[in-house]
Amino acid sequence: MSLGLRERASRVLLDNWHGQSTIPASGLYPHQWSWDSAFIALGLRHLSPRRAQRELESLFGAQWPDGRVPHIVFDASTPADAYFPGPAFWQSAAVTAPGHPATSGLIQPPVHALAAWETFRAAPELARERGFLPRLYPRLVAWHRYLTGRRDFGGRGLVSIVHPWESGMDNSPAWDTPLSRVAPTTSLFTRRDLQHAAAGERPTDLDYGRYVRLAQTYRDHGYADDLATHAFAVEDPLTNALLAASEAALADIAVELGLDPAPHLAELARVRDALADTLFDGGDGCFHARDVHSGQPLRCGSVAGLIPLVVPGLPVADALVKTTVGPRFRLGEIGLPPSFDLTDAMFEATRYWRGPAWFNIGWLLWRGLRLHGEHELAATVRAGLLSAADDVGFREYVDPLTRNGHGASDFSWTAAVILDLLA
Ligand code: 9YW
Repeated sequence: MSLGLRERASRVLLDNWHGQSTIPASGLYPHQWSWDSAFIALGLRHLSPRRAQRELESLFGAQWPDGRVPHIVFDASTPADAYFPGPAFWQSAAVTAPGHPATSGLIQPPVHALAAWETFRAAPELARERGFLPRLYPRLVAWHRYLTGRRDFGGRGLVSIVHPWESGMDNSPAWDTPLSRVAPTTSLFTRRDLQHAAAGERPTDLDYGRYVRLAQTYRDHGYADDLATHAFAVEDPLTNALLAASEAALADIAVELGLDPAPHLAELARVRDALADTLFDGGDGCFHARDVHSGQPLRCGSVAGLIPLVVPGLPVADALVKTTVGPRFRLGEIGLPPSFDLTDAMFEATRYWRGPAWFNIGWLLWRGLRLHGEHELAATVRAGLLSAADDVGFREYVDPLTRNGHGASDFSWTAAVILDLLA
């Protein structure tokens, strides 16, 4: 007898659980990833609220003294060479206390407070018993302080990312221009990803050479946040939108803890205004990243430019909704969000973040559309995501036009957001 979608999604999360946290997928991603864990918690909370809490607790257990939450926490029981770049590359022990888990030194989009609040709401009694929010809240605050304090390279109240991996959308065409200035590394390395995924669906070798160079430079400067050492520094609308949405969640958490939510609401308003005032392009109907070095907007059709829909009170939500249903994304028609403008010559239907639809992005748009009262369109996205998963399984990404599945199978955040959509 074939299992229902819910049972199959649950099975993926149970199989990918490693005792303290969940790996994104076996083979390709055998450790804990930061924003994956947030999406995973959103799904796990329906299956095991305790595990969902542990997922976030284990990630924040690897938080650095400066408040940054590393983008990978290495699983000590997994062979060191299973993933590149591994612990020997990042050398995090040089900047963290003895006994600290080995991690990378980069970050990923800050969707964690939102996930923590939703995880709490799934089982408030258990969470209160375990002291989940009292323990996590100061760490979430320190994380946001790191972002707004150490990463405001543009001086405009927005967070800068210093590596394409930090965007979560590694090889997005949005990064082509700033990345083209980076000299690829001359060090030799072996790409482990190509042992698990087709080269035609992954970033190119030239991309990887540049990714490694940027990470080496950051590491060799002791992970200091000094703009002069970063060849790549951009204000990304997705990162800043998730920060704003997470500030709204921190306000809810503060109320639950009997604290004053006002500072978080003020932060939400501040980031929202900075986003709308400086990254929104009214003519184009979407947000563009900005290159901090050149001061220029990175004009391009990345779906990241629609993610500010998740920000409560966003003044330009109507224009964004129009863009989602227009010819570039056709969301009302296909129900799955292409990661890149369908009408652009750079669109590639099966290459990673250059065109395929991703389930976490679909989930964020679904949430954002509901937040702004677009219930019909949100229902179309929900139906699109559920039927794609039902047809092709819990793939890492799908071709938005043919709906064929690509990338890793049994991918955790795909299963997790499906569980949440079914709840
Ligand atoms: C890599 C784990 C991560 C995601 C990123 C995605 C990819 C790692 O996988 O990056 O090896 O390229 O781009 O968003 O968190 O799922």
